[in-house]
Amino acid sequence: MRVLSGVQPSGALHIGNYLAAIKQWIPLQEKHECLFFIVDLHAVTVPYKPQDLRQNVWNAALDYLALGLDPAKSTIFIQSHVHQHAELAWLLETITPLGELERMTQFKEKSKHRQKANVGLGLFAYPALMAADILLYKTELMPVGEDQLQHVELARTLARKFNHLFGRTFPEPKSQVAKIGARIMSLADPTKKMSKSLGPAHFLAIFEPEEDIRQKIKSAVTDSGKEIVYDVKKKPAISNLLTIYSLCADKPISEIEKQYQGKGYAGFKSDLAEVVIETFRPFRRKREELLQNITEVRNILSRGAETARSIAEKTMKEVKEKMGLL
Ligand code: ATP
Ligand code: LTN
Repeated sequence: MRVLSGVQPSGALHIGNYLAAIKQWIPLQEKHECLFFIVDLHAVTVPYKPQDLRQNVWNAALDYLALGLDPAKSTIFIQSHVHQHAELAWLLETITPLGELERMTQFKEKSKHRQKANVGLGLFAYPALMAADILLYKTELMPVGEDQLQHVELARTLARKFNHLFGRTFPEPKSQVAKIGARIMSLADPTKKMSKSLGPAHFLAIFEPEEDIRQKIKSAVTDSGKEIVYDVKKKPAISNLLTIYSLCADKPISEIEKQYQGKGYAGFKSDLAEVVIETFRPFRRKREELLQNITEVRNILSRGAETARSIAEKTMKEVKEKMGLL
């Protein structure tokens, strides 16, 4: 089975990206043909600084490798190094209904606080580019967080539509979503999804200094009352922290609730900080090693792009023929 997924280099990768997405990618490498990429063409759909983007792409590459993506098993590359992504996106845009794009929650969220003049066409067309990423490799499975399901659904719709209009070409891709932690919430506002772009108080970056992790968890908002119980409606903040604890410590939530029965938030939070730090400690060491060997990282990305391009070229040849392009 062919597997594909990616993260936007829009900031430091956070524990939501890891727990919901990257953690699921690692075991898939053992059994499937996997492609993991850094989606820089998606990251330029909102205002950004070029020097930040460059840094974020390198950081994402280091994070991928430190967290266990293995270039001997998977193809690891940067989206913009394979020009066919943009080419297929254009062709798919010609069959993408405007109504589908208008319904996209991510588009609504990212455009709602901006004036129309400051919302680019690229942000609107974002899901068509994502469909192109997926279909370019005839992907069958995408391990993603819950917020991406609507986009995956569009990729399925476009695969069906293309096949209907031009003849069978693409399999209908499926998503794989983690049972727990598919939507990690912000530490500063548990009604919002943890995200890179909300600002540093909202997320816990995987590789931020340990002291910052302690501080951020200490300042994370909590709910009224004192009990440490899982109840998403009444206690959204504590439920989110319990989810993070459970995933990092690999313990069921019910067990953690028992462990902290009659105990206060302060102790729970300081234990949680240590659990999070412990979880990422081995990856931190690996990342430091990689930092010393940046040429090797560059080579991995360049080999990855070559492999990806060879698949992409074949698909584009077929797509162009079927669409009547000479
Ligand atoms: P941005 O803030 O730039 O929109 P993001 O932090 O939301 O970025 P993405 O790069 O869009 O992250 O997402 C990468 C992967 O991580 C996707 O599979 C996405 O579903 C998942 N993901 C992102 N945020 C969360 C979250 N809070 N909980 C669970 N999964 C998440
Ligand atoms: N939009 C996704 C990243 C992404 C992706 C993809 C994920 C772009 N193309 C193809 C899976 C398959 C996000 O996480 N924001």
